[in-house]
Parts: sequence; C-alpha cells; structure tokens
Amino acid sequence: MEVLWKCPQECSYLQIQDILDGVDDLIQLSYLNEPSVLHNLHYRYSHDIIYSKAGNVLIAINPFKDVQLYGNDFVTAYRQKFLNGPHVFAIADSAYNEMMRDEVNQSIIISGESGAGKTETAKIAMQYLTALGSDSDSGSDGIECKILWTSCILEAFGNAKTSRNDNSSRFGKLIEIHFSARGKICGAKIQTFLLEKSRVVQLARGERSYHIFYQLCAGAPSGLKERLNLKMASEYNYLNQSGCLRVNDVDDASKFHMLMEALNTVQICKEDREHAFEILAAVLWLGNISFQVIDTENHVEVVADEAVTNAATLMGCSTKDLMLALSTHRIQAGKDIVAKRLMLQQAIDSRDALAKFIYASLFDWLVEEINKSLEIGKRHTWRSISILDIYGFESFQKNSFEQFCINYANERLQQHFNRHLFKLEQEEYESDGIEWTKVDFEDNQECLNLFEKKPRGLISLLDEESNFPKATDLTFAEKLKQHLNTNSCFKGERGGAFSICHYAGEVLYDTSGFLEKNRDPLHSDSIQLLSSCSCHLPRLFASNMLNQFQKQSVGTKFKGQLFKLIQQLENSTPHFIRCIKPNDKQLPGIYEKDLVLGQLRCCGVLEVVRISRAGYPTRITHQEFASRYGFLLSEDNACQDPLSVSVAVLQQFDFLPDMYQVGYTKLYLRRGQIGALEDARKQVLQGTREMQEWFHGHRA
Ligand code: AOV
Ligand code: MG
Repeated sequence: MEVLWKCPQECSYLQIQDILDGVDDLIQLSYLNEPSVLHNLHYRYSHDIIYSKAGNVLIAINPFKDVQLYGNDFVTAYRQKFLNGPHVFAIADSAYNEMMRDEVNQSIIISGESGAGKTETAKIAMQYLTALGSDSDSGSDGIECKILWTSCILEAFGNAKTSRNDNSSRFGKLIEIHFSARGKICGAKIQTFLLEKSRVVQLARGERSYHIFYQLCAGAPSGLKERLNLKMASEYNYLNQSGCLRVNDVDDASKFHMLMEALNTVQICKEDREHAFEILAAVLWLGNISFQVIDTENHVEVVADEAVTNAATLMGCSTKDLMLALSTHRIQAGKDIVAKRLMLQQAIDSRDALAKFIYASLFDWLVEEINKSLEIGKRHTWRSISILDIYGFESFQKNSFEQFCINYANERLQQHFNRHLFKLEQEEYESDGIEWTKVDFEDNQECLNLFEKKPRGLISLLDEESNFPKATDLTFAEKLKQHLNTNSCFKGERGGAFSICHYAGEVLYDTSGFLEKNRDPLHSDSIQLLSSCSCHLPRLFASNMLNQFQKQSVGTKFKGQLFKLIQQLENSTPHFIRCIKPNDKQLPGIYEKDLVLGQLRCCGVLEVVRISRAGYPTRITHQEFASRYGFLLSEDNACQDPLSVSVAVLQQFDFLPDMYQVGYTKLYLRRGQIGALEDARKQVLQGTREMQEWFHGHRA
C-alpha cells in the first residue's frame, strides 16, 4: 500500500522491487512489455492504488468503490508535497504550478471509454483546483463552491443510465476555471457539446432518459407536483418504454433534493427553477399525446385528453393550437396558405421533434444561466485551466448517429493526444539534430479524413444526402459504399450498414435515422407555436432558433465545434489523463486483463512509455543553460559561447554520455539529470549568501 507514496529518491529500490510491489511510473519497469505492464497495474489495483503514470500521462483505473483518496488531508499533502505519487491531485497541481510559472493557460484532458471514470476524475480535478485557488481573504462570494455544484446540475440534466454506465454523460463538457494573477479563482465558464437529444423520446431497453425526469417525478414536493399535474415516472411514455425506471443504489427523490441545493448555491432563482420544471413536465406530457387515424389515407388528429391539455397549459398555449401544430402543417399553395393534415408517423415525428427541441433548448439555457452566475467579468481574469470531459468511445450492438458523433469526437481527441505525445516530441528531436530512433505510433489521420474530407467524407456525404428530398437512409449507405471504399478505415456492409475502424476498435453503424437526425428538422408551425406561448422559456427558445444565422446540419455544426475546441486546447499546455475501465460489470475488485489490455493498446499507452523512457524530458537552450549554471565552472568562461560553456558544465559534473544530447539549439537531458546541477547551484548560492551575511555582520 505505502508504495504509492515513496519519494523519487527511492526509485532504484523500486526497480528491484517492481515485480513484487509495482512501480509508480511504467517507465521504471525493468522489462517493458505488455504482461509486465498489465501485472504492474493489476498488482496496484488490487491494493487500491488506482493511479499510475506512463511518462507524463496519468493512468486511472476505475475502482468502482470509495477509495478514500480525496479528503482534504490529501489535498493539503499534495499541495505541501508530502505526497507525490501519481494522483489526479498531482496532475492538477502541476497544471496550476505551470500556469503560475509559465503564464500559459493549461488544459487537463480526460479520455477513456464509456464508464471508465472521466466524469468522476474531472470532478476530482475541480475539487483540487477550487481548494487551491480559493480566495478566503477577499470575501469572495463562494465562487469555488458554485463551481463544484455545477456538476450536480449538469449531471441531472445531461447524464443518463446506459447499458455501459449508470451515470453516463450524454454531452461533452469543457469547464474553464479562471484565475487572477495572484493565482486565485475569479470565475469559470462552461461549454457543452452536442447533447444526445434522441434519448428524450426514445430509449434502448434497460436504459433511462435523463436523470432529471425521474428525480422530478420522485422528489417534487406536493405543491409543485400539483401545479405541474405530475404523475409517477411509470405513467409517462417517454420514460416507461424501456422497462427501466430505477438505477441500482440511487434514490431519485434524494437526488432531487440535492439538485435543489445545487440550484440554490449556483443562484438559479426560484422563478427560473419553476419555469424549468414546467418545461420538463410539458415534455413528459407531450410524450403521452396520442393520435387517432381519421381516414383511409392514414391522416390523423390529436386525441383530446389530459396529455394534450396538460402540455398546452404548461407551455402556455391553447390546447387547440397545440393540437393543430401537431397534426397539420401549413404550407404555401400558390398565393394561399393551406393546412395539410399529417399522417400518423409524420405526426409522431413532429411531436417528438418538438419535445427534443424543447429539452435541448432547456439544457442550453441552463448552461447559460450557470455561466452568468459564474461570471468572470467581475474580477480581473488572468489565465485559466480547462478540464475536458466528453462522452467516451461507444460500441453497442446497435450503433446509430449518436455513436457516430461521439466516436468522431473521440477520434479528434485521440489525434490531439498523438500530436502532443508522439509527433511534436519526435519532430523536435529530429529538427534539433539529435540522435533518435523513431518510435512508431498508430496515426489516426486516415480515420479523421474519412469523416472530414471534402467533398467526399462521411460528414459531407451525409449533408449532401440530407439536402436531397428523395434520399433515404439506404441511398445514403449506397453512396458511402460508392465513394469511400478506398479509405482503409471504411467498410460497406450489407443492407444499410457500414463499419469504421476506429483507433479504439471497429464499430458497425446502422444508417437508419441518420438523415433525419442530421437534418434535425423542426417545422415552422412548431416554432410559431412556441413563439405564441405565454410562458417565457418557450418564447425564448423559439426566438433563439429564429435568430440563428443559418441552420447547419447537426454533423457539420458538431465538426465546427470540435475544431474550435481543439484550437483552444492547442493554445494551452496539455495534461493527459487516461481512464481505464477494469470490467464491464461496473463492479469493484474485478480486473479483466484482456479488457484492460485492449484499452492500453488502443490509446497507445505502451508507446508513450517507450517514448518517455527513451526521451529527454528536460530541454534547455544553450543560452539559458549557460547563464543558469555557467558560474559553477571552476575556470573562467566569460568570453566563451553558450554551447562551449554548457558542454564544459556537463563535463565538469561528469554527466554520462547517454544521459544527455546536444542539439543545435538546446541541450536534452534524461529524466532526473538536472537535479544534481540544481543542488550544486543552490549550495553555491547559499554559500555566497552566508558569506555576504558574515561580511555584513563583521562590518557592522
Ligand atoms: P465516464 O464519464 O468515463 O463514462 P464515470 O466517471 O461516470 O465514467 O464513472 C462511472 C462510475 O464509475 C461512476 O459513477 C462511479 O461509480 C465509478 N467511479 C469512477 N471513478 C471513480 C473513483 N475515482 N472513485 C470511485 N468510483 C469511481 V461516459 O460519461 O459513459 O463516457 O459517456
Ligand atoms: Mg462521463
């Protein structure tokens, strides 16, 4: 157990002991191969040491139980450097220190499969940063506390039980925590990416919709329940269709009370909260609206029951208007506008589209309100640390447009990871002319090309078909086969299916629903209906929609968002955390070797270890090196050039030849080498200071 907390000087001991005890950093393994890495991680995991390093990357294995590693004593211990073993706190600490030292924005990028522990890890990082940057003497209005409570709100509205994870994030999130020049938190900003809307209206067996619906039904006080005409979750079609209303060990009612506390802390006012609940109840009632066929052509009208009256009341429109908007579409016929009756499926689709739109708009609105409350403007912001937590790679039995987008996002992030850990590092060695045997890594550019290439990439082709009125999901699948078969990551399959070889494995996608989900249509009748509502939120949602400059397809908009995200990350110093899921059962104590190995392989952990082991983490220009350590030379070097001074220093301190390399512009040193020079420097400076003090003392 105590191995986790060994200080770095004891590394040599660890090297001997690694087979028995496990090493903190995989680069210290005496034998670097898959079995020894697996064994090391397993050993540590079975002793509740869930964190390890692979070079600069933190590996976190999901414990699926409380591991008692996150108390305030741990925060203090990491801050004071009593502890320095691998931990999320250590990563957050370096991010903070590097921000203060280099005056550069930082990012903590968390990746891993669905259920691997990203969201929990993000919260742990936030916990540390808020503890560190809290400004107790400025009479701050508890901004740190607000930041921490945002997770509870966003999880209620944006997380759901899936077959992989009982608390799966169905949106991507980047939270920027802003600091003042004194290193104190002065605000925060949350950006979210593509919420999975389809979940509001359609659920796979055994899965649930967003937590908030169940929390509201179970926990709303009786007054609120009455006002919203709220029933039990089991009474709503949008919730009861999947045969799953509960999550093991979760009490939705008490979660609702926690949510209320969170909304309070983040200062979402009572009125806004009530409005939000009205919208949620309206969505649930929309799902219970049914249609009856009135003629042989399958045309329908809305059944006038409590569902439609309740939905209308909650939205603030007349029942008649709602019934019309859901069963007819007004279209231009010559000079006239005529109302055309919808057929059953069309009517169901337009009802579901309205529900999805309202829910997604509510989510965006909520994020905006939270951001207002975390406002940066008030105090002076200086630099920031961003934490990225997106939905993890997914491969289900049936994969649709949602998995397509989620996995595309993961592909983009993987490239960011590759670029920083493999490409940039090796390019620097080469361009500075040092000897270097290249370490190969799985480049995923080909897969990204498959998605992004214009005009013949998946996203362009999808847009093209989406704009073509006669196209169907099957013609889309055909089109893909026609144009993409030359890309080695693409495989056309039978029927309307295709597969993509992702960095994390092959996924089979079913194109049914792709075009519709990409178009994401909302009929103008529905928008007009919302604009005419007496309630504030529906009107706001409608006007936001109408103010959109141009309606982009879902895929293209998402691509644009991801580009912007990567750009923002590129302007910061990255810190990577790889979360690993040790078993598919969400249970503690089970370490499935093959499952772990698959994850280590696909994200390139072994290559990272290899590069870090062979690499030179300390890089200093000759100039800087000479001016920092040149004065340690016994001989006068005043007129020498920086390169000669640097080499002389290395020689005087007996650096072994394979511990460093001299590049055109910089010196490259192996891990741990700079320590000896720093010690010598400190000693000499200390000696000089003491001497000066002595002189002063004697003169006085
Ligand atoms: P994810 O974010 O990576 O999945 P989560 O962070 O939601 O995964 O973790 C899944 C579950 O694992 C949590 O609900 C906890 O029960 C448990 N868990 C994870 N990390 C820890 C930890 N450090 N200590 C204790 N339990 C933990 V997804 O959002 O599905 O990709 O889209
Ligand atoms: Mg998550």
